[in-house]
Amino acid sequence: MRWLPLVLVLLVAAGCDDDLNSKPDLVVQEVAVSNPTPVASQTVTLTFGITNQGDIDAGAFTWRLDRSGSGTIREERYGGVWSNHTSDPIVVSLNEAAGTYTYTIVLDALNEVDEDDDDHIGEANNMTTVTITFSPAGSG
Ligand SMILES: [Ca+2]
Ligand SMILES: [Ca+2]
Repeated sequence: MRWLPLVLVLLVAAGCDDDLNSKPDLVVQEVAVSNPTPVASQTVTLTFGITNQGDIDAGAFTWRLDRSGSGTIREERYGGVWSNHTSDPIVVSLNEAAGTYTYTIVLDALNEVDEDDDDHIGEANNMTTVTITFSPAGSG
């Protein structure tokens, strides 16, 4: 078994591989609003995907949607995202009184996924905001 020390050296070397993406890294992608200029009480759908741009699969986590002035309006469990994959589209229906609202999508809201943290980018890129103005009904 003279080759055993060599194998151990190779295993140790592989374990030291500290690539930029050697952890999961969740980001919001493909954000779409069905109607960017709705009137009050008109239903608008907000669609987005969750991409794991890291090289390691991400396990289950919680995402949430916050609305300016109202706190969290939706919170859901997500089962996980494979490395270098994007989830199926997630669709949220919004139906508001007249006004301008800023919505913030927050991935891994409970920080259960340890993400690529070089320069803290992996944890800092988990939020995306979308602003939608609902005009008073009857206007326009
Ligand atoms: Ca991330
Ligand atoms: Ca995280």
